[in-house]
Amino acid sequence: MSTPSLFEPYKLGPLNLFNRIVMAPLTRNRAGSDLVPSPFAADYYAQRASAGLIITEATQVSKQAQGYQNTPGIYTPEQIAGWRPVTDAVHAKGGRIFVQLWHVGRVSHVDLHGGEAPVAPSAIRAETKTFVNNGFADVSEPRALDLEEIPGIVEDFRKAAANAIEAGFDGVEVHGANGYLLDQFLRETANVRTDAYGGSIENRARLLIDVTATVVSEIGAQRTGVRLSPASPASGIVPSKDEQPQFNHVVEALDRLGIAYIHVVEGATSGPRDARPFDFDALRKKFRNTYIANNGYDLELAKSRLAEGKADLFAFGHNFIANPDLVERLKSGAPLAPLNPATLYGGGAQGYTDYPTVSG
Ligand code: 8OZ
Repeated sequence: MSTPSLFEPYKLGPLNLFNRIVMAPLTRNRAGSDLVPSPFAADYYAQRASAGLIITEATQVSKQAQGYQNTPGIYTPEQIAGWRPVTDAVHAKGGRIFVQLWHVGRVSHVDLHGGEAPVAPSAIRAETKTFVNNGFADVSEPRALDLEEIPGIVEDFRKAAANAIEAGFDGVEVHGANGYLLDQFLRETANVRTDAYGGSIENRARLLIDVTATVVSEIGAQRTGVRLSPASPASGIVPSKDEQPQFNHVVEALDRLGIAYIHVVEGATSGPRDARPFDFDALRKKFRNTYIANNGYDLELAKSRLAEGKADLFAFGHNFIANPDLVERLKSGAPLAPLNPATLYGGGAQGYTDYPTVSG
């Protein structure tokens, strides 16, 4: 078999992708007070539509799911309508776009919830900060979810998936990574529940698997992906001794659901790829459909991992911010522009839709 190229089309379930390069989800905090995507979002995503697949910034499935200011939602009619220009603009350029569905769990602040505590598997505060009131603040002490509340959270993901299709998305990515609610449930260091959602590896995986199965039943397995970050300390995740068997189990269960892809943050999110020992190849081998690899990839590493068969698609994050034409630049060898950290989070068009392409 000849070696596949990063720049050749790829079939993701029913979707024909231009290439094997994915725009990773990137939080940009530009939604308005009603958490509708900003009017600049359609332009921003359309500028990056030469990616094989765009995964949007993390997007709340409910009001309770919010942990940062100005991150968008997909649970009100106005938010659904606000996403429509985005999907239309990407599709007009032949691109493909999934929305990332998000519940932050304990990574939140009382000021985003009328003074009430954020929810979590257990009342264990994370050692991390969030962005609220125009500044960074320690996250608040969460309260443990009652068992009776869990079906409501699954239902929020189901509705958000239906809303995503209504808004014109090609599919959804369930955010199971980076220390947010579904990841919190997976970890013995964040989840000390004694009911069916805590304790054993199987029980800790239950919420992620229930959510994914429900999304699959709503919109179909071919339109569903899941992001995982098994060895990442993101958002105050404390390492646990059973990460490998935990994630082996998760991926086996996701494989049984037949979802389109797993999207794996290899190593520490936006940090070292070898932060702590973890066998990502084991996950690759357990999953029959598409494996999207992310974290610290450059062209050379992506090419070699593709040639070795270690991944199918490669997600680039920060480089897509300052290089709307990242695919063309990687292909031609044009230099990559650096991103301006000052305009990463919040603001308007500046540092968002004004990064030039090579062709101008
Ligand atoms: C950066 C800032 C805020 C949130 C993630 C959703 O890490 C995020 C995020 C990233 O998955």
